[in-house]
Amino acid sequence: MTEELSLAEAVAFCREETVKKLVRQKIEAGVSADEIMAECNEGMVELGNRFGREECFIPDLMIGGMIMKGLMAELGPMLAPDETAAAQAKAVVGTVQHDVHDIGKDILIMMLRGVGFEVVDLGIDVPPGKFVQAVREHEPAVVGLSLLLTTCFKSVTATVNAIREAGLRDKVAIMVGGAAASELLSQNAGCDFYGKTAVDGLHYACQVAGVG
Ligand code: B12
Repeated sequence: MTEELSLAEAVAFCREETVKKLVRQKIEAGVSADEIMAECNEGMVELGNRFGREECFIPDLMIGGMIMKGLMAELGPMLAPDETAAAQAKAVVGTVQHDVHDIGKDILIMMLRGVGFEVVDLGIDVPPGKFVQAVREHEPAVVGLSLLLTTCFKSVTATVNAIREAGLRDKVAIMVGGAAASELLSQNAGCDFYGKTAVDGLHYACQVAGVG
């Protein structure tokens, strides 16, 4: 059975060795890192669905997370900065308060760095004040908020409000993404852009920062 799994299925069932083998095969076949990540992402969504159906449990989510992290270490160099890219633009990225999911955030950061952005990674469970401090200190063109939990919608709104109250709102573009984010959330919270994928976020960031 193992041999017949697709990459997405292997991720969804946490078959680490199969994931590694299939990724190697895809790299050798010339499949791009973006496409490989997208298929793994599908697998992670299915892993989450399995968790929702109680077919697997938190340790499985953690193993899935570790498999993805290993993969990102391998694929990261394939997204290494282009020496010719202008490395002037700055971005601040973090997972919003009370949310500790970081895989999507890290993919976004890898991609931004890949085109030459200087990225300040604030990590996970980031309180609004820490975003404000980073925007003030680093003056980024764009802030990226990642969110995987619907219970953390409030954190997105609180972050945007805190940036506004600090008088910094018109100095920075704010984008939001992650499995719990949506166009509606983006608008309600007062963000400038919702990105369904890290690639969407990358394109938006390049557009506002005038990169590429
Ligand atoms: C792995 C995982 C975990 C791991 C996380 C490990 C890690 N280091 O991140 C662990 C075990 C820690 C975990 C914990 C929990 N989890 Co969890 N987890 C997942 C799972 C299976 C995969 C998430 C993932 O990494 N996906 C792969 C990445 C690549 O996808 P992504 O983050 O969406 O990112 C992509 C895009 O969205 C985009 N993107 C991401 N961020 C941004 C930001 C910007 C600006 C842009 C433009 C784009 C962008 O780029 C990426 C690539 O395109 C999801 C299932 C799912 N459907 O998402 C559940 C899921 C998110 N978890 C869930 C839950 C309930 C929990 C827990 C509450 C469980 C519990 N009872 O304790 C805790 C919460 C802990 C906390 N306080 O945060 C639920 C959330 C339900 C909801 N509606 O809110 C989900 C949906 C599972 C489910 N179906 O029930 N989890």
